[in-house]
Amino acid sequence: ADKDKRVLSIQSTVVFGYVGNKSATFPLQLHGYEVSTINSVQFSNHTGYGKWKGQVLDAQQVTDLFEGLRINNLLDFSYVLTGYIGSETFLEKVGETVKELKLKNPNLIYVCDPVMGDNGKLYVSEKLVPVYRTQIVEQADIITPNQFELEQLTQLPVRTEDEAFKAMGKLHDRGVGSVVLSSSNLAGEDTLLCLASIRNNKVSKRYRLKIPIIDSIFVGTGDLFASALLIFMDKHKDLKIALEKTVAVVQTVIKRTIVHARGLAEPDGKPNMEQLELRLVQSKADIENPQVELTAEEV
Ligand code: PLP
Ligand code: PXL
Repeated sequence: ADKDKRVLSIQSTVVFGYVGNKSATFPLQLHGYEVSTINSVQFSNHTGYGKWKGQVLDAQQVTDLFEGLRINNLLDFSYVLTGYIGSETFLEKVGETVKELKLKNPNLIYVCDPVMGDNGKLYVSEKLVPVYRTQIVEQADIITPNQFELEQLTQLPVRTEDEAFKAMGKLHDRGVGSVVLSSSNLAGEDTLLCLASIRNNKVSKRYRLKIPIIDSIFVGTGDLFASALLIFMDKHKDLKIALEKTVAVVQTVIKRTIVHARGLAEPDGKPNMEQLELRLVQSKADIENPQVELTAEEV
């Protein structure tokens, strides 16, 4: 039914380019989802440019938006997707609201990208970390941390594949059904290792998928990853297939982006941030029907 494809997506937006909701919404819409967006920030461009201008939605403002939806009976969602959120009071409000939405719809699935940082560094306030660890993990059904975020969420070291699965298991213990480590350096320098683990009363399975590293900086790929994972978990109800198709989507967008950026860059110069904006719209057909090249193995 139509009501099974309603997504509330809470993340950033940018005027120019593709991160946050600008990266996540289009794939969902292509796959037939009604997407309701709350923009946690609205910036001119992503922060990787070094300079940006814009607005940050505060906890009271997001509360107002939820209240407007509540008084019109518009809080019937089948999915909540969250990405970058900048303040702990905002994040707490999101946690409370997901709880409320799950009371209205016990089948609601919360897909959480716990955006905190990367490569050993936080890029949100440290005050968010305990909120993710408690209120958010408690509500999440599918979570997509990177290696650093997995450590932050679990307070466990993630230096090997074994340690990663152990930490992912701790999230299962706390009620998260599917955990996908969206990127890690656990398989060496030239490989981006994704791990996935599902545990519920029906199944317990673990997967590994290795991606050859492409030496360039992409921004918005994590947001695209979470969006695609929501789509393909819903469609296939199978973590292995969902992981493979999600990675296929991200890879196809990255490859198209690189070819385009190299074409625009100065001869023997590096592409700049504008040139590296994701070729998302141009990847429409691949997002609709990804061709899996990299397959996952059961661990
Ligand atoms: N970057 C690349 C090249 C990827 O292939 C993927 C996942 O497939 C990601 C990033 C997603 O990782 P993150 O959530 O850390 O952005
Ligand atoms: O994709 C992560 C992201 C989300 N939102 C904003 C960003 C970035 C990465 O730079 O700047 C505003």
